[in-house]
Amino acid sequence: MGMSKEASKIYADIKGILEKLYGKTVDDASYKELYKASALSVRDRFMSTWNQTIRGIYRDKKKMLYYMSAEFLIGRSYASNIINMGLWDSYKEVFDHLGVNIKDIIPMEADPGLGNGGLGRLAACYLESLTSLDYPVMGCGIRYEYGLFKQKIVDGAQYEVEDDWLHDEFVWEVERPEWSFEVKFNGEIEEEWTEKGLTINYKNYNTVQAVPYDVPIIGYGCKHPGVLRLWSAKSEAGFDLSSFNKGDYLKAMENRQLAEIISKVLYPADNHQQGKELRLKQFYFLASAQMQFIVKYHKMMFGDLHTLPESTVVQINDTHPTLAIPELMRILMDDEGYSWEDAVEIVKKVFNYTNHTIMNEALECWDERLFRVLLPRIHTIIVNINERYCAKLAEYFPDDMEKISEMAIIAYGQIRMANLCIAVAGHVNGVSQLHGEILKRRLFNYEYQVFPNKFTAITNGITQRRWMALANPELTELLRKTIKGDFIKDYRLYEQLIPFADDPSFRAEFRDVKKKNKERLSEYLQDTQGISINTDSIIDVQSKRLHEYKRQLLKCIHILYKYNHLLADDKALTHPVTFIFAAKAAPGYHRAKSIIRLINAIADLVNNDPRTKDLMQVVFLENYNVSSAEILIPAADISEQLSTAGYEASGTGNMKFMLNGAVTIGTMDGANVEMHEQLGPDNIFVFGATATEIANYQRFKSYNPGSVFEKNVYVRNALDRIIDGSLPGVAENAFSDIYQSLLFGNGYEVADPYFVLYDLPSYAEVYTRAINLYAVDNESWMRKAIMNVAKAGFFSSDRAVEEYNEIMWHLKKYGEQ
Ligand code: 26Q
Repeated sequence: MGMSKEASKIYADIKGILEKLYGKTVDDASYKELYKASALSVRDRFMSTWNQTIRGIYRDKKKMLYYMSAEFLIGRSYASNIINMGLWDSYKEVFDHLGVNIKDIIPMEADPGLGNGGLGRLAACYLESLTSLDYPVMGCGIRYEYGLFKQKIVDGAQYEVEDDWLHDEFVWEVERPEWSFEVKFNGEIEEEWTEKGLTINYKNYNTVQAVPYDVPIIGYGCKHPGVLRLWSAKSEAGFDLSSFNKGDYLKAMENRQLAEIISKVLYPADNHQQGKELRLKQFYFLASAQMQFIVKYHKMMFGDLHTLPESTVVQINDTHPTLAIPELMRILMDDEGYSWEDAVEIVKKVFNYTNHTIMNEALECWDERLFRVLLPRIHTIIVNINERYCAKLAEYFPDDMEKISEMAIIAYGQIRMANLCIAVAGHVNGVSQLHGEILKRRLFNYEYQVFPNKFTAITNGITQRRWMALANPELTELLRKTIKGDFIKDYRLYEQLIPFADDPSFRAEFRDVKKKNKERLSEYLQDTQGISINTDSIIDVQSKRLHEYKRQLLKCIHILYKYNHLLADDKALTHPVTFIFAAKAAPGYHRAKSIIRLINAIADLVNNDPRTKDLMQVVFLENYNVSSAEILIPAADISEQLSTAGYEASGTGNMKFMLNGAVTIGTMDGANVEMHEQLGPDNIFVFGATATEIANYQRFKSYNPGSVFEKNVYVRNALDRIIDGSLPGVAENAFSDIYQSLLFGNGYEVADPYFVLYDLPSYAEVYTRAINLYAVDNESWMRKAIMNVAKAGFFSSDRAVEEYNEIMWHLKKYGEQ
């Protein structure tokens, strides 16, 4: 036997739960049953702490942050929770004792894909950091029954499969039916003057029940768990009795379906909005339920709503939860009897807004007619806010109707959510310094002139608990031996590594860790896709959502260029390279899907050519999500961050690679700029046009991709490969529209709008330098890789949330007065 005391206790707990739940012993339980029983044993251990925390907030009247977001990409909870509770070793001991590898238990949990990409993952990192730093926080989101689709690649093309993540029951959530609220849609409003003044009668509306499910967020040390509250739509019990009475049972059931569809599925579009009514319903559903909760809770604590800004601060993660603003106005006025002026005074102090994109097609706006039918009362409130706002703007810009209509909340039959946020929120922030500057100088320049103090920038961050301790145990172990103090808690300690970058024996250990992580990745690819990779090769990764501005296409053309080069000169690559792509395309984004098809066609070409297959291999990792990122990122030598400068608001994958000792090849975009600043020019490979250069080309319409094509025979030959029949398994004209669009544009779009051809020569030059360095002077490469880890501390989400707190939240920690 010989287990530690803690492990024996855990063992007994698991044994008891297995018996109760399944009538099984530890020996005849399946992995799934072992997972569930052990997860429940973890849950039992923090339940009472969690309840105490909630009571403590209530008792101490602590100010609470509500981080509202349509997406939370939290990843699996099991390993994260036991690491943060300090129980990893004990649980591992129990499973060792059972002859089971704990690493085979972890994947039994579904990975909740309640987000598309960066924005949702950022929300998850921030919740984890806030909780680890002991700040009171509630994440507020939607409990989508189906998360982001699962990606299958069949014959090189993407297919979407539904993500039924609740199928086996989600162990970590707790339903809180006592905190349910009604959310109302459609109907008519009537204004009536009574002795109490103007009252609003809202009639003939449809009602949906919002039922919250709480997911605990276990911070490092697990002192005061936070909570992620996810709202689920249910039709009312005994819903629509009038139809029942008419005997129309089926009609009633149909209405039930219509209500519950609201939280059915996450929209799979990243950085793109379509004015879909159901999406608007989702957003209002979240906003209304959460605001009703906040008001009710505050009244329980303080009685009086004038003090709401003392107990409550709300962060709006992009514009998706913006309707919380007019919803709080509605509650204060219609339900609580506040005047417009008093309601505005309260609301202004409560909300802040984070912008995540400057791309036109991602800025959220709604057709006013659709909006008015669905949300008649919220519509009149927004009309009122808009009138007062425009009047105020007219004082700054008298007679300048053009500027005012650009800033207006409602114009040209559209309601513009970013403008509503800017009008009301106390602070507006970008997510990197460059992005913040672009907001002030370009996108919201007029607003910036009116409210210079509202605008700020807070560079994104990632949690080192998940992206180091959980994802990279080998490196964590090495750092534990090297760094004094707890770097999992204190991101500033990473800098202690700087001198070790020059230490050959440390470099050797570091190289060893990388190699182990490559082997782990190789095993994963073997198990999931039957692909074997060369673990002595350079692992070169571009993993992120598929989008034209992120320029997976630049990498594709570059690979074809290298392929051509190798056929002509077998010394063109001085070291074997494995190019790994991982990306989901939005199902309706045809160009993005076509690029996935292209990547797989290129893989077929180079992987099967005996002249190149030992030097280059192209791999498409299927179904990229948080769990596969945890395996992929620690194995990377090269991190590809190729977005057209000015387009990637920040990026956060870039930071995860850096923290795990990959060296970046990137443009001066988003947070890459600040990585460059932290690292100095020696530890990052920068290429391509700057944001200012790109903006100037666009302004003067002076970029001509045709001239790059004509001048550069390598570019020409690489690009020709996509249309000349070289690519196996695809029709000859399969990619002719990609080719066309790069060289000539199409109808409404200019040629090569993302400057792929423009940046290709400078990318190729830098790439060759990088590979040669790895091949010829591997010691110097390792030095750079170690420096990346040493300088990654700044990109901890612990730093980021402290900045938010300083500038806009002003929360006190538990135990702080
Ligand atoms: C909105 C309305 C209707 C339908 C879809 C949407 C929608 C959904 C998701 C719009 C945008 C998104 C996601 C945006 C996103 O992930 N942006 C990324 O945010 C990261 C965190 O700040 C940044 O690091 C990335 O640069 C940015 O692209």
